[in-house]
Amino acid sequence: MSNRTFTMIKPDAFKNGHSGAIIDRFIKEGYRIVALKLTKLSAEKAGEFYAVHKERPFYGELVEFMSSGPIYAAILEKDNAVASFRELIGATNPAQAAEGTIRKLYATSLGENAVHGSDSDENAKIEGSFFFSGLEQF
Ligand code: DAT
Ligand code: MG
Repeated sequence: MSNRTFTMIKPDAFKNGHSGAIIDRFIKEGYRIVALKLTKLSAEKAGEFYAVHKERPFYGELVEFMSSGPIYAAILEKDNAVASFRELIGATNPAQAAEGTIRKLYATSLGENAVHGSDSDENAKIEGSFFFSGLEQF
């Protein structure tokens, strides 16, 4: 079934000039771009987005990094979008990501790993709606 996932091109990939290649890869892999914007998270907004991790030791560092520069936020549509996209981006730690995955190609480190991908259909909806109004998610 065709469904949707949510992604961000994180500040490291943006700063390193990989945004164009990454968006091109999304399209080449057959994802339809439903919504796309360039934005920058405040520390407060980054903390809210990653609230599920707030008890983890890396939370402060994650919030600081995610609010350190511009990002692209996007909603993508494809069959089996959530699972297929997690496969396309690769493991959280780029050192463990498979060859050819986006994190293997473009991530900086475990903490600065180039892209986000939702981990469930439910979270994809919540995360997409964090950035985009209903009117923007046509
Ligand atoms: P993912 O982004 O693959 O869904 P996650 O949800 O477990 O991974 O963690 C969210 C982000 O937090 C991850 O993309 C990078 C950062 N992170 C995760 N584990 C970390 C760790 N052990 N040290 C530093 N940063 C970490
Ligand atoms: Mg996650």
